[in-house]
Amino acid sequence: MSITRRDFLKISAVTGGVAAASIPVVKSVLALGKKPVSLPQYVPTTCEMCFWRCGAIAKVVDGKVVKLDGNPIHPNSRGKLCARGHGGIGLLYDPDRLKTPLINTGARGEAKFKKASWDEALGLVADKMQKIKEKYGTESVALLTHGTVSTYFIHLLQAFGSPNFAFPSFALCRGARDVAFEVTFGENVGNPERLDLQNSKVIVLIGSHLCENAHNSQCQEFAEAVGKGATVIVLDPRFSTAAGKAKYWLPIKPATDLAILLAWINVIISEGLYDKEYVTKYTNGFTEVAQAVREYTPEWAEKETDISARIIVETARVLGKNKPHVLIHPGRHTAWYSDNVQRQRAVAILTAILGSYGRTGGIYLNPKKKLEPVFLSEKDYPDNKPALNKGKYPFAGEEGVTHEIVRATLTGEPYPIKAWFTTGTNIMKAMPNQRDTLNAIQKLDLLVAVDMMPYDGVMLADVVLPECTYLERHDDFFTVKERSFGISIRQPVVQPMYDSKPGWWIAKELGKRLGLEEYFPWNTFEDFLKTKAEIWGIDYLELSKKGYIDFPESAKPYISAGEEYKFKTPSGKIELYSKELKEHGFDPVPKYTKHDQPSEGWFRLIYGRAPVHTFSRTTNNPSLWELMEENVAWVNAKIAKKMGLKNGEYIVLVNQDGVKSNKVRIKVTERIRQDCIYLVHGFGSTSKLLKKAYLRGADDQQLITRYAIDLIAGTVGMRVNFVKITKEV
Ligand SMILES: Nc1nc2c(c(=O)[nH]1)N[C@H]1C(S)=C(S)[C@@H](COP(=O)(O)OP(=O)(O)OC[C@H]3O[C@@H](n4cnc5c(=O)[nH]c(N)nc54)[C@H](O)[C@@H]3O)O[C@H]1N2
Ligand SMILES: Nc1nc2c(c(=O)[nH]1)N[C@H]1C(S)=C(S)[C@@H](COP(=O)(O)OP(=O)(O)OC[C@H]3O[C@@H](n4cnc5c(=O)[nH]c(N)nc54)[C@H](O)[C@@H]3O)O[C@H]1N2
Ligand code: SF4
Ligand SMILES: [Mo]
Repeated sequence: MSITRRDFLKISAVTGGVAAASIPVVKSVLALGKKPVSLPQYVPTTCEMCFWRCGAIAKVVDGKVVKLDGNPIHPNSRGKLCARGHGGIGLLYDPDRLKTPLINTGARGEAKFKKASWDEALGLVADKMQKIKEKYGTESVALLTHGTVSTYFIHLLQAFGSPNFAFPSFALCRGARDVAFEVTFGENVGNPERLDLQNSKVIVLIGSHLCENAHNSQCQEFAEAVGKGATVIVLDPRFSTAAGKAKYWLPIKPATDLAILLAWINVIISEGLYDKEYVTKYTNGFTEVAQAVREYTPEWAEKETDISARIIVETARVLGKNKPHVLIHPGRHTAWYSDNVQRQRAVAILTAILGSYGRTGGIYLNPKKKLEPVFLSEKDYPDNKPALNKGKYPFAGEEGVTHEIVRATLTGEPYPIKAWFTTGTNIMKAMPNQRDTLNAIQKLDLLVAVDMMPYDGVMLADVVLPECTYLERHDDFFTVKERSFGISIRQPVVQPMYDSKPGWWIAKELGKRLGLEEYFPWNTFEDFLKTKAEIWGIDYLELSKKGYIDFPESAKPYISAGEEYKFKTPSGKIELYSKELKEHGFDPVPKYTKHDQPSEGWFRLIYGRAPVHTFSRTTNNPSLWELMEENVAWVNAKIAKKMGLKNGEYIVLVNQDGVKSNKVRIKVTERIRQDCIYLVHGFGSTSKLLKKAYLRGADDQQLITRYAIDLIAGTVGMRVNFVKITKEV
């Protein structure tokens, strides 16, 4: 028997003591004839303001969330939330939230919305899906998705009979890194990345702009390491916040990082600074690597990168002398140029020859805990045609390739795509070449958006289905693979506002209308979670009270001295030389690729994060908007002087294809190279329903009309666009 939500909230107040104490207090207030005030309730849950998934504790007073704090026992938060995590309240109470289902009554993308009931909206979607199925086949429905809502819609899509889903977090984000580490070490570095930062003696950040990239526990550990005197080496064309903590800031010429990585490997091998015992015991292909990097001397790299050979040698020695307690940060957003996987392979090889994988201060090992997967249903999915990207990018894996969905929609090849679901992703901001996206959606018969806010992508939809926020819903358990294994819960802190519904409910209701009830054999998602907890042998009530349960016995962070450790590669060893890549026709050891550089008067457009925003999704958040209302264009002071530009004045950026940005204020600074312009990603929304974000700042994606595909994994390099500055605003 399931408990009601009201009972549930009572039980899940973080301590039984608080809930019990509230009764006498309310009574005594009543006795005095005053308005009853209930004591606060503290409800633990999991943050979704980004994908670090910190444990949060909500303070709820009279049914209102008044504060969010970090859960002290959760390893991703350690008692603290980042600014965006605190900003969850702003999301919950944003007056611009989607409140009811909407149906577009105009042309595709016209956003002439009328309010609809759930029954009408879901009925319309189901009806159109059936028609598409009859005419084109089930595989013609595709899903672009990000975040926890993905669980339910991938399930729905597969039950319906389509293999076509894709996450922007693969091709446009960490795909290259994951593939490079899988090929080299037989596993990826995890999410959160398993970085032993707190024990590192040297930390190398290649891009990876920690502290602006505000991944909570990683920033905490970075600060701890800096406090303990770690040497920080930053490769970044921009003097990032992290560069401010660095002993060495290497203002590298963009797109040339592979040159420095190969030169470092060269110096470390030729000077015998690598971990010989580790290399002999755990790796394959060292001789081939040593041979291949011989041509990549520091002097050669100096010409490519603008970093002097002297500094390259000096930093290589710092790495070698401090091995194995060296962390070459594997990065996360690694979709930069066309050779992303090979650049990340060089990172992996460097990590291996320094003996840092499975060692203190390097990358720690996966905790040892296996739980049987518990599926949303036991019914098998129907057989369907191969996914669009199958065979095209041999290492792309199961997370799909977003641009393949766009391409197939545009061309009808290998088969037509006639419907898109977009769930938890802003297709106009996440994917490059907005014109392709807009042209592709004109070929569709149906475009459905499941979202909480009317961001740009939602404004293109035929049917908008409002999901409630993470503070108003259950989601699947999160398994946390930190130094030890743990499980984190997401549970509603307050009732869903307006007519919004959890993602699992929307998928289930749609499933029902498509005749797929058997795939959703549970009543509420909490019923499913309780069953799962039972199968896993976890006390659900304890988890709902604490928010997080840890399995300390699962921790095995380091390889012990002399241990016969088997890596999960075909050979059981770290593959410095990759036979797998070779078999698919790619370089088994990374080779340097030259990329175009901007000509006189042009600048490379680069982008990154602001600590108080997440992509586009927080630009309208009332609390976070107050901290940063719009982005600015970073321009080098010498360039500004030459062009007569003053700090704070408005400019417009124009790219190589003549596309113009919104007007944006210029930040005149010494902190960026002269050949780049930097924008924080996510701004410049064109959605009129966003009262705060509408046309605030410039949209980097608007200027990213070109992209470079990495053929190994289908990842999309987005830093291949050049812009010039005009004053015509
Ligand atoms: N506050 C906040 N934090 C976030 C997010 C967020 O939206 N907001 N998003 C999260 C997600 S999903 C991701 S993937 C990560 C992304 O964050 P990271 O993985 O850290 O992203 P990068 O692209 O490595 O870093 C951007 C930096 O790269 C520099 N750069 C640009 N071109 C080059 C180049 O050619 N070489 C080098 N060496 N540097 C270059 C830029 O100047 C900038 O400082 O952030 C995560 N953390
Ligand atoms: N030019 C450029 N492109 C990039 C990047 C960049 O830095 N520059 N970064 C890349 C990276 S690293 C990544 S990971 C991707 C990120 O790509 P996205 O995840 O698509 O990022 P957002 O732009 O924040 O769009 C998120 C959308 O999901 C909605 N949303 C948020 N939470 C929920 C929820 O709980 N439920 C539902 N249903 N909807 C929700 C938001 O309201 C918003 O409309 O973008 C990639 N693309
Ligand atoms: S890093 Fe910040 S936004 Fe991301 S989950 Fe943690 S608290 Fe939330
Ligand atoms: Mo990302």
